[in-house]
Amino acid sequence: MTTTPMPAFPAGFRWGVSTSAYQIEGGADADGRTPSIWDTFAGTPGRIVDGSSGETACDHYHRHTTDVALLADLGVDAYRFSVAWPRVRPDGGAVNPAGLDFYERLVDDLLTAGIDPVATLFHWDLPQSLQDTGGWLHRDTAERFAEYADAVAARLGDRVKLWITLNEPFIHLSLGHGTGEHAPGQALFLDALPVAHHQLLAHGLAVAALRARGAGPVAITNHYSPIRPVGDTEADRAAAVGYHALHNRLFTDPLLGRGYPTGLTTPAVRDGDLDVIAAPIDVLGVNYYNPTGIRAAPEGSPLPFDLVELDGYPRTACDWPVAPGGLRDVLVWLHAEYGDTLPPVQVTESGCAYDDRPDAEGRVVDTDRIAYLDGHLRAVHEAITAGVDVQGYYVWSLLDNWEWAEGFTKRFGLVHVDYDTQTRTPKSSYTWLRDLIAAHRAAPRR
Ligand code: IFM
Repeated sequence: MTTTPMPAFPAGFRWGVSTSAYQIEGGADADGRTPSIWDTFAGTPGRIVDGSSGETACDHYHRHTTDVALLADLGVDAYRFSVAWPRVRPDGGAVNPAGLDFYERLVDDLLTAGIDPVATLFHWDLPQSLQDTGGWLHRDTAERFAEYADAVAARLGDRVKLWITLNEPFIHLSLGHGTGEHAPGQALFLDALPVAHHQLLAHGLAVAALRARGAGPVAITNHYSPIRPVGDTEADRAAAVGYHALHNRLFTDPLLGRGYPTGLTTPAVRDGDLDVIAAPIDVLGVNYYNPTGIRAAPEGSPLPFDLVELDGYPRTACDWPVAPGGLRDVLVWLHAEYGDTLPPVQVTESGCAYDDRPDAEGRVVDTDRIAYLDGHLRAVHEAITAGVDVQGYYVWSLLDNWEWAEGFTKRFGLVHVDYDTQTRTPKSSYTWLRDLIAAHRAAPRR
């Protein structure tokens, strides 16, 4: 880690942290919640490495007051959480007021603490009842999503400070429906493309529903990864271009009015859909973790590319390469590629898992995470200096939490969680970030 002082960020830059409902809430049966596709998937033997589920997770549903106090101490401007669709419309149908009550308590407590609530409406926990009628392969799911967005906005539209329709629709498409590593566990490869379209349609319909309630500003959060071709054949380069279109452009092109990239459209698209999808948004959320190595597909592969490990980088506990320059690269690429059509950007997730444990004194010293965050914040600053309008940075995540198919084996938090006792212990990265935010609040400038 460099000893050069962190450059100052522009006045108004948003400091935040992110979480998601199924990863932290627990309270799986509380107040009328019904199962989501992740309850079903986690209950299927062999799907989650440690056999766990999010049934209890960090018990945030019953401990949100403690967690809001942690946020207040950290000094963040904004807290990005997600609303669980199966709490609000448990069967995809009638609204459950008790489910909304929880988010109302959370939002009001955040506002009292001076923290802006940032609500994501879909972070992968589709009600199982909607999966049973076809899930995202079925167009009606998009309509149900808009009704759900309307119900949340009717209750919280006056208090949420930024609405994010979907989290990482590409990851939900690729891992959930392309390879089956995530819920709902479908391995459809490129036949999964209708899932992309129906998620985008859901986004567009939800933007309209939110605007109709006077709720805003409105955003969507995409996952981005700079693609590094591995190998120097024409086929390797073509595979990298193709994968870049799938990972980075499939969702962004239609959102910003360009329609689908060549070869990535689907017969699911109907007249007028692209206009709905291209409804103006106020912010683009960017989630970044690592670059991706791509080479030509081996003979007989169901996909036209092959994902390969990139050598020469330090690695996190997920074995992901640590490459802060990749964050600068995706931000600069977005700016160069989409020009004036690109709305202001916020980095809505950036973070890393390490094998963090309390030492003999009970402290959790996570020096690697501090170096990771320091490097990625400098990369954001480089992008701002290069002319990209980046208005915020949210660390993934506030708490150690349930990391999907990795269960409890990967710790991403600024705060350590003992899952047996639910004890929260702020790590040294929490203190580092708190001091950084305080210093920048005292002296913001470019
Ligand atoms: O934990 C996830 C989160 O739910 C979505 N973005 C990536 C994180 C780390 O894998």
